Amino acid sequence: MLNRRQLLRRGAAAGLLVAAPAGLIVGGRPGSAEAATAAFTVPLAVPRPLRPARRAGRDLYRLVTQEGEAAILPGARTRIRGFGGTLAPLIVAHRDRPVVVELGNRLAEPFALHLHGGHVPVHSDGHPKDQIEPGGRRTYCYPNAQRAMTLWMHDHTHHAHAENIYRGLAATYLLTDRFEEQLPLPKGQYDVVLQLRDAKFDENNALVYDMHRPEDRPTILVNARPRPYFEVAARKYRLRLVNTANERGFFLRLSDGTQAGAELVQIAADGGLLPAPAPTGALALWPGERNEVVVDFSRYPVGTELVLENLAAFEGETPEVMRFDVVRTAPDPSSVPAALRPAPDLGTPAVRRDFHLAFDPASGQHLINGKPFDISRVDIRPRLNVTEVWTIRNSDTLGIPHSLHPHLEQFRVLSRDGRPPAPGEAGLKDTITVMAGQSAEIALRFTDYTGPYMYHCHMLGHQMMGMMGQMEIVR
Ligand SMILES: [Cu+2]
Repeated sequence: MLNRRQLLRRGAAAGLLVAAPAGLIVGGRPGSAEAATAAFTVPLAVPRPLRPARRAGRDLYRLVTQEGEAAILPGARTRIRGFGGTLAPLIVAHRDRPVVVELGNRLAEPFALHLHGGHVPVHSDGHPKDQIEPGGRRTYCYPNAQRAMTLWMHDHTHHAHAENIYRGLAATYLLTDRFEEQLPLPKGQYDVVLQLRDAKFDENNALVYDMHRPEDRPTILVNARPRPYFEVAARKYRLRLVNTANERGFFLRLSDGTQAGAELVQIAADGGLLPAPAPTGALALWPGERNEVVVDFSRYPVGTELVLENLAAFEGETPEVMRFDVVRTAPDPSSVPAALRPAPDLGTPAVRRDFHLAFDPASGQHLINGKPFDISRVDIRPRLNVTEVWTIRNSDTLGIPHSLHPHLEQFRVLSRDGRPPAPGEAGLKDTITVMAGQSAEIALRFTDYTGPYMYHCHMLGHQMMGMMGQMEIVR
């Protein structure tokens, strides 16, 4: 349970993030005592896709969750929990070609694998009741019968997932399809996954996990390296931004020395390509979310350095996330089409539901509709193939942002505070963050699979402290 000081601090942190879209960097917390690792001293690690153990109509991956040692900070080894003991691995999958993951749990804690954004049968969703005990195994089947998008895999055990993810159990899962492959977007080495998160290290380079101090994680990691640099060619790149942080929201801008910053052409969100590209100067990325942008580095001469900054950095932190160094020229046959992918028609809504998200200072819990999570309780029973509209209200009195992530389906954002969604939210999404005092309406329709699935806030500390519900999809 949080004490009053922690509560106020948390509230202040939330207020900071609300202010961020105006470009303000203000805050009330003391700076961290942690000595910051100098920025831009290590190169970006670009993940290479894992090789399946077998390819026979489907791709089989044999993964183990285990502790290991990884090189995160320069010249140091850090104890982590990872898939095969490594950090930020990548799986590349193809639409309608199933992926099977045989997972052995070699951790000292239970584990449950969740494919965030996945349209998967209930036995493969990583429901907390299906967790793998230490030494146990489980097979997960992902049909991949869904649009191309950037997904990610992480732990979903009931009480340990926030720490497991913090210690490294997060992988990127990139699903492609023919529709997207035929577009002239940047491909191959010019299509790069950037997994963003924060962390705190002690003087022995060990990861420090304190669920109650999410604002004291001053080291920003990109693909598990601290504030790296990345040498790019003077051409267009597709950057797939994935926020795997427990609770940190990023408000990202690419500084090129001009007032406006570099143009970020958003082409995709959680659920894949937008209907049309959405150019912007800055972009929010909340925990669990994915946003993809195309940046044209040919606008800059070789020798230019551009810094990706987090405008929502806390006081005492530096805003640098990573640096792009334009080091060479390269031919560029890629382009961003004026039309990308229409959002699907989800049908006429027949059911409406309300979700009130708020921290409860009296109990120290985060609640949905006044209740903390109870695994023995089914909160809602959506019917298969019936379109629903969910109104998500953040009624938090301390100013804390909350999000909602329903498993199983992508949704469309209908409105925010009664206004139509911004172009960057006009496609499909699976995680929506709502500021205190604000609301959003989403439309969704559950298809194909029945059974118990979860919906929850993706601020993992909030989820640990109750902000999760259970839905049973029924016929
Ligand atoms: Cu929350």
